[in-house]
Amino acid sequence: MAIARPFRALMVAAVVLWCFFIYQILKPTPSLHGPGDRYLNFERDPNLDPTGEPEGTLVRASDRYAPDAVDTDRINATLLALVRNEEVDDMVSSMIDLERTWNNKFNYPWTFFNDKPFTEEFKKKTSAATNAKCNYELIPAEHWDTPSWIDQAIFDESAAILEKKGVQYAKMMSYHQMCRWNSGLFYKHPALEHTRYYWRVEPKVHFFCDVDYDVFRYMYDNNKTYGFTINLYDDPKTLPSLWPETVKFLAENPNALHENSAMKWVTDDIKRPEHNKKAQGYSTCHFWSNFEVADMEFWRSKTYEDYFNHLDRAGGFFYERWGDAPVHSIALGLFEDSSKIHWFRDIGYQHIPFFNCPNSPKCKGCVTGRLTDGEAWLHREDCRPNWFKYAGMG
Ligand SMILES: Nc1nc2c(ncn2[C@@H]2O[C@H](COP(=O)(O)OP(=O)(O)O)[C@@H](O)[C@H]2O)c(=O)[nH]1
Ligand SMILES: [Mg+2]
Repeated sequence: MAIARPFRALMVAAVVLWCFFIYQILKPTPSLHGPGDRYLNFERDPNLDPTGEPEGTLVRASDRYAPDAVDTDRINATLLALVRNEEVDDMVSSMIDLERTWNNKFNYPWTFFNDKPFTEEFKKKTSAATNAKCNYELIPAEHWDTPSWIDQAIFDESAAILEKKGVQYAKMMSYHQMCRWNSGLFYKHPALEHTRYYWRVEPKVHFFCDVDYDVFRYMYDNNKTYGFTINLYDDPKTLPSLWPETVKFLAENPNALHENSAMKWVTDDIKRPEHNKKAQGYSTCHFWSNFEVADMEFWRSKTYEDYFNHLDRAGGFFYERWGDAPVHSIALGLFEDSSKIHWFRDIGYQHIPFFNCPNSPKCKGCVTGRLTDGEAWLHREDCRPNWFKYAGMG
């Protein structure tokens, strides 16, 4: 029996449509080379995407995290703060936030450091803000004092020039000492001899999101070296010779460079070429180190020790104003496997004037995806897209 021509045409059209439909379902999804590809031009802040807990092994709160638990799930780790006596109230406010969102479940000890003895008032107020143990440590003079090879007259002259150029804290010797201590000395304090991981906490910071897993165990169990929340450009006027000194170090220690390093992130000259130029080859992109969760084994490695000593001898902690953030970041970017550096996108955090504010029902008190509540130009300081582009979002 012959089938009418219009009906045949209809059948062919139906078959074609059906094939097209099947193809749409089964076709391979376009391959992404890494999460960074989606954010090449950073059209969209990834914090706007719903954020959950990180992948990997997570350990939850239990009786084994009670403050006095003998058989505990806690590992050798501490919350760590360098702080002045007069900052006690701001320190307590940071503690209240972190205890509420995280540490009241895990009770990791707090270790406070100061170049002057802590007052009774400081000890009383801070220990009242936690159920966990508090340790109060004095920094030995040989870790804090300006090293013998730094010349006061050259410091004064350099600081005057830096100040004229608008470098903040240029003349404040203690600020330079603080940056040097945070770069290469804190982990040598005898009180940390048996401690491997730390979470750095500054006075007057805020934490917005409930975190329901042991962050230190996350680092250990998932083989992470360093965790950050915010990634920024630095002021190149503070570090004109940091990269040239690093290049010298690399020339003398060619094996120091990790095969999976984030060298491209460290030296990027595409997104902010004028910064790279002024910093003589360094993008100035850095992990904002007022928040850091890290494994001190990295700082204690021979490579980092040699690098820090090289920089220390070069004098830039005093004659320029090298911060611990760019020093840590360059070292991590060059000497570590970039897959061991983790963006804690789920930890809501603020140090004035910047935020990390995830899109999660666990967060309260910050606006999702808002980097700053300061001047509009501060948005330009965001350098996360480059980290995502070169290293991904792990
Ligand atoms: N004990 C002590 N802590 C300091 C000193 N200078 C800075 N700090 C601490 O170092 C951290 C960074 O200092 P801060 O003034 O917040 O610098 P900023 O965040 O770069 O503006 C904070 O935790 C301060 O409490 C100092 O001279 N002595
Ligand atoms: Mg600060």
